[in-house]
Amino acid sequence: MLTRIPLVDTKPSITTFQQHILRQQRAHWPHATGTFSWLLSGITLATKMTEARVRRAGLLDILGSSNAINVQGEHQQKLDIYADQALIHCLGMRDSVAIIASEENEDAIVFDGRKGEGKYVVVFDPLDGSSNIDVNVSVGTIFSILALPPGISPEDDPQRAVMQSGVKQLAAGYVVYGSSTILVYTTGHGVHGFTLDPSIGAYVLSHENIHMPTNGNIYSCNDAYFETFPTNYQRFLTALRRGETGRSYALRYIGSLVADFHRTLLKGGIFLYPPTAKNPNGKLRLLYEANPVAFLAEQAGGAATDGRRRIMEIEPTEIHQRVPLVVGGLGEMQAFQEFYSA
Ligand code: AHM
Ligand code: MG
Repeated sequence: MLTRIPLVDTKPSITTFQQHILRQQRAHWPHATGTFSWLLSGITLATKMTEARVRRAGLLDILGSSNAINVQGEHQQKLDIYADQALIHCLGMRDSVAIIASEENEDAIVFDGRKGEGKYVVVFDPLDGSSNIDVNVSVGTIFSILALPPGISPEDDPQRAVMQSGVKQLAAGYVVYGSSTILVYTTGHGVHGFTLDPSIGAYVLSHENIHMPTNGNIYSCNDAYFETFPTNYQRFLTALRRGETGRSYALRYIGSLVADFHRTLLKGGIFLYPPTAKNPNGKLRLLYEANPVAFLAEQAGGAATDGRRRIMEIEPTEIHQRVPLVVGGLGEMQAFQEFYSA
């Protein structure tokens, strides 16, 4: 006698990051070979390794400084080094990656033995906001993916291959290790967010097609430096405080770009890191902080500028170049331009 097997509903109730990438690939690049999604999986693997360390940071003896100084003259935290090495390791296993550049390494790194297979350049800040780790504040990983420009041999001129303007980005994203771990990315077809489900170890789609509100009610900058901001920034911030733009604002500043930008992306408003007396070109780095953030902001309906130029149109002249960054919803960005240029 036959036993009836009940039908199982095979419709997936969750969408993982991998599924989402494959779906996007089928929709937008039907002839793609899959190497790009394999590359992205290298990034997600490294962020899961880093997240596991971040979560255990208070338990293991990995807090505090490693006594090393990075190329920017800053103290490297042990977790910075771990996150950097995790990315280098995971991307080194992907033949499609020709060159990487990281906040933690002075020069670009060329992977050997590619035999012409490498066609991507990946730049990243492995652990942004790491000075906040000791006080349990959110930190993050930021990345940007570019194509290896034609005619440039990775071995001969790796720095030049890395120095591309933001409009050339193929993909960008970040992971914020916060109250949950969230991955946000774009390949130029909208911005999508995934929350890491620790029980299955997968990033699961939680924020599809993120749109930055046109207007918000938060501005975000290190207000302690106000007196050293250029006067056009002061004029704008004073107008916000006095409600002269027609809205009232609260101030929120975490001091971790990924966390401050994540809030701005979801809630709207404006984030600013202007030139200061200490950092006359701003503090944030063009290639692996400002550009990916600008790409995400524009894809979500916002904008990003250094005051004078669209961030993504700036031609880099150095790998670790700094740039003033103003990013936010269109309403605040328009108000910024008016007061900045007045
Ligand atoms: P880091 O990459 O060395 O961690 O520094 C970048 C961080 C950003 O996350 C944040 O926006 C900024 O530094 C905060 O700087 P400040 O303390 O000057 O406000
Ligand atoms: Mg950083």
